Amino acid sequence: MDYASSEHTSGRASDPTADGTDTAPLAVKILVAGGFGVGKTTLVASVSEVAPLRTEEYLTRASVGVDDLAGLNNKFTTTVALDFGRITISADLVVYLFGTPGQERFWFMWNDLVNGAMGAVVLVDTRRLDVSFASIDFFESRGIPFVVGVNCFHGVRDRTVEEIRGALALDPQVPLLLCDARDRAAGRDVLLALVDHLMAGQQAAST
Ligand SMILES: Nc1nc2c(ncn2[C@@H]2O[C@H](COP(=O)(O)OP(=O)(O)OP(=O)(O)O)[C@@H](O)[C@H]2O)c(=O)[nH]1
Ligand SMILES: [Mg+2]
Repeated sequence: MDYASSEHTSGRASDPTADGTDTAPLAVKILVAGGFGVGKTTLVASVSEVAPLRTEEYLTRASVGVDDLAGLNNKFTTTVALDFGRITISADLVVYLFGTPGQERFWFMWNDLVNGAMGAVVLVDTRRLDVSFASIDFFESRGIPFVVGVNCFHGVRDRTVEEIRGALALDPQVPLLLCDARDRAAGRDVLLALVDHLMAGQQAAST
């Protein structure tokens, strides 16, 4: 697949071509999931070509003892509903990104957010792998394809890819990539890996 064009192609979705053919690109809904504070909002914001919608609220004392803030020194807010962004992958494909809330008390919203989703990115933080276990179970149990993005906070790569795979008990088919959620190119690579994974799954299903 040609991923050459990543820049915003405003109006492309609705402009008919000169011969009258409507060339609206395929729109795909993708969830960006993972445990509390793994970088979901950061990733959606860094890759989105439109100003991302965020629903952040300040962390309150209700979070103390429930959400692990170890290693998240500058985290003062949390997503209470969703993040939303958009990225044009190619002239044929636009991805709509929905970031999920990470705090356990908001997980009930995932059941609505997942409606119509083709696939997901599950972000993990190697210092707190356990907070993303539930996300992996969520997509596995629903048969929704996903890739794992290992958000390397501060560039720390303290575990090998094999160790992370083992700790997450990941199916060998599931792609896993190291990334920095703050970096647009790295975030985009994770999304491209998911698109490839989705296409491979569709091809396998049709043969
Ligand atoms: N150093 C570093 N900080 C990061 C990285 N990714 C995210 N952060 C910071 O980590 C904190 C958590 O990031 P968020 O994007 O809010 O995480 P989240 O998964 O959306 O969090 P919830 O919505 O509360 O579950 C923020 O303070 C970010 O600035 C990273 O790759 N490196
Ligand atoms: Mg968030």
